[in-house]
Amino acid sequence: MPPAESGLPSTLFQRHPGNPILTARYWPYPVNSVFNAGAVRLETGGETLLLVRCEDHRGHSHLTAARSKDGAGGWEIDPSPTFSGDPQSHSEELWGVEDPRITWAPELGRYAVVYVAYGRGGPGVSLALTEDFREFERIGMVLPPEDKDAALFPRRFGGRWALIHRPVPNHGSADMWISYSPDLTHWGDHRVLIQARRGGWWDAGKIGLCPQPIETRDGWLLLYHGVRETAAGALYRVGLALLDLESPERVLRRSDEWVFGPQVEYEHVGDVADVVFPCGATVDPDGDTLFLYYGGADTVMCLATASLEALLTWLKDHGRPGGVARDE
Ligand code: BMA
Repeated sequence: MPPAESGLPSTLFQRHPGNPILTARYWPYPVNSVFNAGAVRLETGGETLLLVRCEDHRGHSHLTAARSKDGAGGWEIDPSPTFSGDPQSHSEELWGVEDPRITWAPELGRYAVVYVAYGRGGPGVSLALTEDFREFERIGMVLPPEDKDAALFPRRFGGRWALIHRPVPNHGSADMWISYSPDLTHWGDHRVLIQARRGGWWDAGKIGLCPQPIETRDGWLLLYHGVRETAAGALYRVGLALLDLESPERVLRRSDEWVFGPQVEYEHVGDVADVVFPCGATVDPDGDTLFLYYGGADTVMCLATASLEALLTWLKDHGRPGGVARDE
């Protein structure tokens, strides 16, 4: 008989045996923690680049690039911060930059880095463009505080760029939204995309996009985090959703269950306990293996892999149509 756990969604992802793959201990300069990296497979050379959130000993974050041939080991880390807050020109970055998501945009011939800018107004969504992760063109803050967990789609829909993000309203739940722009600077046509559920659900109250949307045959695959408030603090887990390829505001499916959550020591123990927080993903040249990069307990960088085909099949079998919350 197969073990009872073989039917569990938590078996969809396999943790890399080398986890944690990056830690502050082996960083080329002093930092407190390295986590929540954006990820991309570079267009030239096929190397994996992580833009790692590094928290310094003031508690402020910056981003540093780490490059690897196989996306798992042999990381070459920039010797000093790659992208730091620039409060002189961008006061919204006074307390640093956090949690990047990276999208290659063929039309621009550049990578779009969407990140959290943290300043006196709170965390907001900022955008920068780069060709090489050495020089960056800052577009600036595109959505004001409080807003985060944002990523750009790689192409336009009906002439407009699309961005998923997660504003936090004074009333109601913190849901995922989608917004559109003709020029990457002016954003509008804001719509709720996926609502946080209520009550006893794993994703009640607060949800947010994990990595950039992943294009598949069946639609845009989203991994999103759900936050469960417990007596011991917040518990961060990951679920799945699927958006229509041509009209991304149409949610085709959403999982009821989480597929990835804290299970091992480096996810349970750290600066913030019980957190898995993916901001980056790449797809192997085999077209099926998803490399998911996530922060463990806001302290270390980790990797898990999954079969895209298996995730889509699971979502088809276990997901439900639509993304709007039902008050069950
Ligand atoms: C979220 C973000 C993440 C962090 C997570 C868990 O609100 O700030 O950067 O990993 O909380 O602490």
